[in-house]
Amino acid sequence: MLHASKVAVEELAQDVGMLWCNSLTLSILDESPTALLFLRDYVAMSRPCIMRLPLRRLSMDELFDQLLPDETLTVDVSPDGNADVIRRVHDSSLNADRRMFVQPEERSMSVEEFQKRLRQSGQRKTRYVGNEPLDRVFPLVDTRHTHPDSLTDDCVPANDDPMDNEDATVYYYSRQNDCLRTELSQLWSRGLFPSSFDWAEQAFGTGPPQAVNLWIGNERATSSMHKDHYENLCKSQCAHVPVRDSENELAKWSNDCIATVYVVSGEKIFTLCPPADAPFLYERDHRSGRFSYRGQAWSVVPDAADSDGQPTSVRWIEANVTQKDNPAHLSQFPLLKYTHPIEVVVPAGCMLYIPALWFHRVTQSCETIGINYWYDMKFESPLYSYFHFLQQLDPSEQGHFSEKDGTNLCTEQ
Ligand SMILES: O=C(O)CCC(=O)C(=O)O
Repeated sequence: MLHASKVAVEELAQDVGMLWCNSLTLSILDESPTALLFLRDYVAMSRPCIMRLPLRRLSMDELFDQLLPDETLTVDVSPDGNADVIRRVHDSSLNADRRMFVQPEERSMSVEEFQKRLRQSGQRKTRYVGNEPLDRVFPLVDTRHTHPDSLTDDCVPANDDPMDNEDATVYYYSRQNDCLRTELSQLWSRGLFPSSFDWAEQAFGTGPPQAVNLWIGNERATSSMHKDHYENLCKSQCAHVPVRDSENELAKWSNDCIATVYVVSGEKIFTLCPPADAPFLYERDHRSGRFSYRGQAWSVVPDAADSDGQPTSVRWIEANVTQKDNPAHLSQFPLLKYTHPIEVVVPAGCMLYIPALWFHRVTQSCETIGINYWYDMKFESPLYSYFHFLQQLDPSEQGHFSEKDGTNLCTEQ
């Protein structure tokens, strides 16, 4: 780890805030850009933008009508909509809590069942208010005593409908494996959605999309902050008509606060941070596991050890920039003060361009359908080298980024 002086860190944060992120409102383009304009003003500048294009809108019911009711989907399921995130789990072998990267349970279900569960999950009495703390602690299965293979569906009593018990269970169709062109190839072949965007392909210069993914979920599902090594075009397709903002601008760059847009009806809500925020987001290695619902209870099953017998780990961000103004969270993650989050609301029919390596956290305000097109990024670029360098920086004078014992045990309440 390279240590950075406070002066250097403050200058970086100031430059990014004043020059890269603060100079303009987030642009909204009302027609497809030319490849030159898109390349010059957005790709080369590593600057997101929103596009209002004449893209097809489909309601949730219309989309489900396009699918066969008994077609099988692999759905991501979690107890509270927060998976693929760093969570606290109770490790009984240590008699302590530890932080782990926890993935959702993957459950196969028919289209019809998914539709029913999604609807019911959105109708629960407890309303989502956004930013709920991840305060539920789930037990970590001790695989020395319980082999994960023995955790079968047989543990759930026969004829038991988990729906009655999984009060807060959240279902999110969020495959990231090119699902629209693979698992849902019949839907894709109907030509409802563009297969690519010429101006984007010309500007990126890396060929057709590497993956096209469909996302179906509601306001209870959150994708925690992460970055992709892709140029990303996300198309949002909301089940409800959104309310337009009056000023033709959805959000303003802001140096030290999150700019919000008032939204009455739903759509996708992105929180973006520029790649320069990398040293301030507490991205580090965590042991990994996966949620499992068995015997009417949720637990976390650790991932199998790697070929050297070492616990599997995943590098992931722990701090939550949307909690930057929460004093308790800020005192736990003080470097968040140097970040530049921006909240962007993307209503139906609009597309958001997320430049490669931009961090993003995503949620919805209602039942939402989204499609993202991932184009390869160019690694042979100044941006990647700069980003890679930033990832090595430890801006804390105490060096408290460094994992001294590698266990990630929780010491705070
Ligand atoms: O829509 C989501 O929940 C996540 C989307 C995302 O992370 C992406 O488009 O890269």
